[in-house]
This record gives sequence, C-alpha cells and structure tokens, in this order.
Amino acid sequence: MIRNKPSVSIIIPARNEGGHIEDIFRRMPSLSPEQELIFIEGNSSDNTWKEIQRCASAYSEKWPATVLLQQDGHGKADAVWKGIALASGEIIMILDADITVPPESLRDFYTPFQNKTAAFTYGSRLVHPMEKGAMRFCNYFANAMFAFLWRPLLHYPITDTLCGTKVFYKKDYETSRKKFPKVFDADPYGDFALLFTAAMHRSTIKEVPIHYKARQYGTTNISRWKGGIQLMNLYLLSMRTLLLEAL
Ligand SMILES: Nc1nc2c(ncn2[C@@H]2O[C@H](COP(=O)(O)OP(=O)(O)OP(=O)(O)O)[C@@H](O)[C@H]2O)c(=O)[nH]1
Ligand SMILES: [Mg+2]
Repeated sequence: MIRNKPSVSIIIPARNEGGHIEDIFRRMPSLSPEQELIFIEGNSSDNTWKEIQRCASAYSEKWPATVLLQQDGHGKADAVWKGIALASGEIIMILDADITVPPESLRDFYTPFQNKTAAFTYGSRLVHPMEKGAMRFCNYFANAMFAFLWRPLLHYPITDTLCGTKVFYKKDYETSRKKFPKVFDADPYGDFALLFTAAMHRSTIKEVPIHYKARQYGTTNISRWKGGIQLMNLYLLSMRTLLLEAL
C-alpha cells in the first residue's frame, strides 16, 4: 500500500478563464495534506481575477493554502515561472485553467511520484480519443510532429510535448533553470523548457494519457503561427544545448 504523500504545489496560469475558476476549486482532487493551489492571473479582460479572489475565500476551508498573484509580465511561461518561484511544495504540477485536462486526472500524474516510479510525468492528449472540437487538425499535426522531434532527446517514445500538464520536482527545475537560463527565457509556454529539464536530469519519465476536453468558456490565448515558429527555434536551441552537454 502507498502511504507516502509528498507535498505538492499546483500552478494554475489563467488569462480570460473567468468561467472555469469555480470548477477548478470544486473539482481539484486532494492529493497530499501539504497541497497548495497557486493561481497566476495576467492580462485578462474578463472577471478572472475577481473570480479567483471570490473562490479563494468561498473555498478557504477546503483549500486553505491558496496563493493568488497578478502577473506583471506577459505570457503563459512568465506566469508559470512566477508561480513556481512562490511554490513551497516538493512537487510542482501545472494545470491549465481552461480545464481541457480534467483536474481529476491530476491523481494519475501524482501517483508515480508516490511510488517513486517517475520523476517527471506529463500529459498526452493524442492517445485516447478527444472530445469533439477539442483540437483543430493543423494543431493535431503540429503536436504529433513536435513529439516525434523530441523522442531522441528524451530517449522516450513521447506522443505529445505540448499538453499543459507537466509534473516534476522543484529541485530539478531549479538546477536546470540555473544552468540553462537561455532555454527557459526563450520558451513562450514552458512546455519545452520543462521537457528539457527531464532530459537534462535523465529523469525517469512517464506519459499519462488523458481524455482531452473542448473548452467550455472563452477562446484560446495562444497565437498558433507565432508560437509554432518560436517552438521550432526553441527546439533547435534545446537540441544544440543537449548535444553540447553530451560531448
Ligand atoms: N497568467 C497567464 N495565463 C495565461 C496567459 N496566456 C495563456 N495563459 C493560460 O495558459 C493556459 C494555456 O493557454 P490556452 O489559451 O488554453 O492555450 P492552449 O492550451 O495552447 O490552446 P487551446 O487549444 O485553445 O486550449 C490557460 O490556462 C491560459 O489561461 C498569460 O499571458 N498569462
Ligand atoms: Mg488550452
């Protein structure tokens, strides 16, 4: 039987996600007695920040360790890095506030840390059938291509690199971040820099297939073409850095 319940900080970046915030508080599973929720809101034009404040107070009994921050910078990665800086947990989990990855599935990402069968877990949206309208065809194609490109670097048959849910030890992140600041600074979303962390630590990684859902509120915050070019450049930078390290 598994008894070990390491402390965990769940980072939730949110921009224009006002319609999802209460569901996050309501549906979040309890994983550890030392579990904190860290909401990082930034650049919203809807009521996201007000909703976060309202729910933090309404759910304070259920989630007493909730941290709220309004981001001064821009972009998802900036929000995620700021959230991690505030985190007190041994394990960091990232959950997108659009809840296209169901919060309930976080348990599947956490269990491998409890039984020490992985030091890095990440979601794959491309294994199970996804809900209708959850992903456009060109995105599906780009996601599959990036997964294929990352396989040799990770030494793992990864099927999806860009699912927002990534879980890792804070200490591994801190070591990589200090050693390779350029990779982290160049990443617009955080996904590649975090995979890079796994590759650098030769972590035991584990893919967690999830049932990807369509957005129920709002629209995407990501610019596909600009993001795609940034990710291609970042992939080349990550590959170069990894190869130089291996020499
Ligand atoms: N704080 C903050 N959060 C952001 C920012 N941009 C995006 N996010 C959040 O990051 C997560 C991912 O962004 P999405 O808009 O869902 O992008 P995506 O998942 O690539 O695209 P979809 O396929 O539409 O879901 C969501 O929780 C967003 O609210 C930002 O500038 N600041
Ligand atoms: Mg999303």
